[in-house]
Amino acid sequence: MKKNSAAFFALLCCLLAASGTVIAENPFITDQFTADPTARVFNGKVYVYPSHDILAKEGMGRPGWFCMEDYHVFSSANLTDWTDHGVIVTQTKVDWVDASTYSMWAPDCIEKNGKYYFYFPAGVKKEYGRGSGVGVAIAEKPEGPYIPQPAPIKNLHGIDPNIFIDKDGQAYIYWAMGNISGAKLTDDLLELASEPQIIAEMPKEGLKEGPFLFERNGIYYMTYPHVQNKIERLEYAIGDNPMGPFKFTGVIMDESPTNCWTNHQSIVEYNQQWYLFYHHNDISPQFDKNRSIRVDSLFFNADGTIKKVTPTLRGVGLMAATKKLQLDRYTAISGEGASIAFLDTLDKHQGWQAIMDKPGAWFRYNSVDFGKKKLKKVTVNALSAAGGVIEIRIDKLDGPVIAVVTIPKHTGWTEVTAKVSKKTTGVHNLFAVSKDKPVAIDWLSFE
Ligand code: FUB
Repeated sequence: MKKNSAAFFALLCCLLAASGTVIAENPFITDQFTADPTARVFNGKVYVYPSHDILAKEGMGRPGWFCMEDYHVFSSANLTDWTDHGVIVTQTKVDWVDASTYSMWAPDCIEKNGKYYFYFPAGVKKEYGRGSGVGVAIAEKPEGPYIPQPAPIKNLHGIDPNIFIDKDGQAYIYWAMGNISGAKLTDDLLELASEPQIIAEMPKEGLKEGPFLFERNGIYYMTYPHVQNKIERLEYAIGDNPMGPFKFTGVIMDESPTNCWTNHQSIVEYNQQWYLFYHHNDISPQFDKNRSIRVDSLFFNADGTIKKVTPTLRGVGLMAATKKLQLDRYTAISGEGASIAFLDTLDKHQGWQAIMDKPGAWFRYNSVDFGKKKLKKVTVNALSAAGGVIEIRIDKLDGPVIAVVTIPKHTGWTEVTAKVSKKTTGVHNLFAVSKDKPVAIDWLSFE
């Protein structure tokens, strides 16, 4: 997204802000920090309700800790174009929330009888006790407007609410407070209908939080982040009843490779594919309380167990060749000469660049949809101080060359356009291969 002209960049920002739409790989929201993504399928689209991390300033909660004052909701029909519907609940507009706490942690949302119930934890005012309570806000549409209930749910103290409605219509709420607890909900979804109960038979040692329960083929999967070693990994336990007992079954995702202490998951099926939503700290490598949400495909074994998910940068979904393909969100790279770096270390929200500093270095970017008509040109936003040459190939590293782009010597980012020499339609994996001097690529796009 970086341009030589500040004016052009400002205009681009205005256009993106006006539409509220971002196109993304992993992480899939980059203009703000997001965490704890609860994904739900409503009306044929995926809606994601995350926490919204911000940097704590003087007087905002606890410096050096999580800081959250509101919630946004995002939606997508293809898991690559995401619309930010803006703020749906904010701490200063909820009667029972102590707005000095900035602790609007992981939320959830569920639909019942055409209404949407958004559950969120927050620090309570003195008259409601101490610590974190959980409240509900109700809307007619998944994106709001949401009207918060005047008081938190009675008899529930904790964080990370998660709601599950079983096939018989009974709703359950789960939450965390070191351990995971659960209870039935009343029909109107606003009160506990049973005594809170600690969900037993889960790993005894180590913090567990972020419950997310789903059912598939009669198996109830209780998923949760757990500190088995030093930081959280995603695990699951299975049972044949929403209240358990659950038996520890496996690890869904190992500890974050970037050492993000927390992780937090939700699992949904959309268009016959299952997905794991989770978070890492991609845009804030030095401070893991400013996180970013991600999504990868999830698969089951024939016996119903979950195959471990390896986090990817490419994420999910087809990417239209006419979009700005961020090569730095690659599927694979050459062992030597290929790396990524932030475009601007002072503003990491601008994203990354793909660097090839040896002839033969390459990036592979999977699942590019070239559509039905011949695309004639490719534009590459590149930087090469000595002047470089990039070959664009499809399908295999030694597959057909569809364009050769000569990047002129320049010390700034330059958009270079080259002819597409081979008619390419349908979905292909793309390779960018360096043939000459070092070059960095911000994005490439076909037209
Ligand atoms: O986002 C704050 C807390 O971090 C969440 O509530 C936990 O699940 C962990 O992700």
